[in-house]
Amino acid sequence: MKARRADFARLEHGIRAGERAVLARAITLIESKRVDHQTTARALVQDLLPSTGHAVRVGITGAPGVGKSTTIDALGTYLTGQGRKVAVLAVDPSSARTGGSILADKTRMARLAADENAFIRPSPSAGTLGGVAAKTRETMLACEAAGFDVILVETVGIGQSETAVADMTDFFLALMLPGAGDELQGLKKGLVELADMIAVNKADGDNLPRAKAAAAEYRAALHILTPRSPDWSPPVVTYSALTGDGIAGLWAQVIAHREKLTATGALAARRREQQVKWMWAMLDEVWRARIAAEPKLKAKLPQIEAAVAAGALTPARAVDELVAALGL
Ligand SMILES: Nc1nc2c(ncn2[C@@H]2O[C@H](COP(=O)(O)OP(=O)(O)OP(=O)(O)O)[C@@H](O)[C@H]2O)c(=O)[nH]1
Ligand SMILES: [Mg+2]
Repeated sequence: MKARRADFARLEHGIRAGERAVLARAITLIESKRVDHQTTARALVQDLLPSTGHAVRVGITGAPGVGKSTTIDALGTYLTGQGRKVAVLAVDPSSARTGGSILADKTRMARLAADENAFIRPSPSAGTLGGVAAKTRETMLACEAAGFDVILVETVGIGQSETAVADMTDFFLALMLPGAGDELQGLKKGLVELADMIAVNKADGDNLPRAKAAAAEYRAALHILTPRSPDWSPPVVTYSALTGDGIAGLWAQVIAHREKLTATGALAARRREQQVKWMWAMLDEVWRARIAAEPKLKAKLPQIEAAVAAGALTPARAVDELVAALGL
């Protein structure tokens, strides 16, 4: 017990001192499925909480090949050059891209991977989206306590993951390709409701005119849609992750957004809402898992599920029966 407490204190101290190896160990605990690890991780994050919250949290999404990794490398390096400490996290619950992928991506983030003021952590390996998102959130807090003041959270361009990342960040950035007339296809309604900025990448060389044209189309489309916040109309910018042109301008928008929403109180409100939403999401997960494992239901569940599948029992009646069986 004593040894464990000493170990815990070392973890906490090491994180606050910004020791990367200790931070990595804490994240391993956060991601562990072992109940004792989870208990320790929760206590740790709770203790660290007063040292969190100061970072600029940015979510980044975009279709495969749009240049997310190249952008994170360019933006992250720009930021460490400004004296910032940058942590890169990811939310990707799909099993096809477990663990290794963002690591393999490190070749596309070569500069940042070698940067001592940057910390790159792959997505927790496959699980439910809720589970993966919860772990990424706790990892984000641990990184903040370790002194990282910019957190970049990458996600694949899939609706639910995008919502999960928008729900844990202050600013949600949607990356787009310079296309040929079909730009609006990429502009899913749901995404526009989440995005705080649209950035058309690869605005370099022969692509430049197409990137500008795409940006103009996005601008026109955004004009008729309701933005995420009444305090902020999402700008549309062009940039090149490859040459670095426009990277500074991209960050300037993140800061402008921050200043504006801080002044109106909207940023603090967004964070408060996110925290409560997070609690409910976790409660949903815990209850679901408990219900599925509840001995009183174990025998009944397969039959009830089969009856619902066959259309013999309405879902509403099925829920009534299950709740009754639980004795709630
Ligand atoms: N011309 C040009 N090419 C770019 C730019 N940014 C990225 N690329 C290229 O686009 C390709 C995809 O870039 P990535 O950064 O791997 O894209 P990604 O979005 O991370 O891709 P996934 O991880 O597969 O989803 C690579 O060949 C990059 O070199 C840019 O600004 N200009
Ligand atoms: Mg990538």
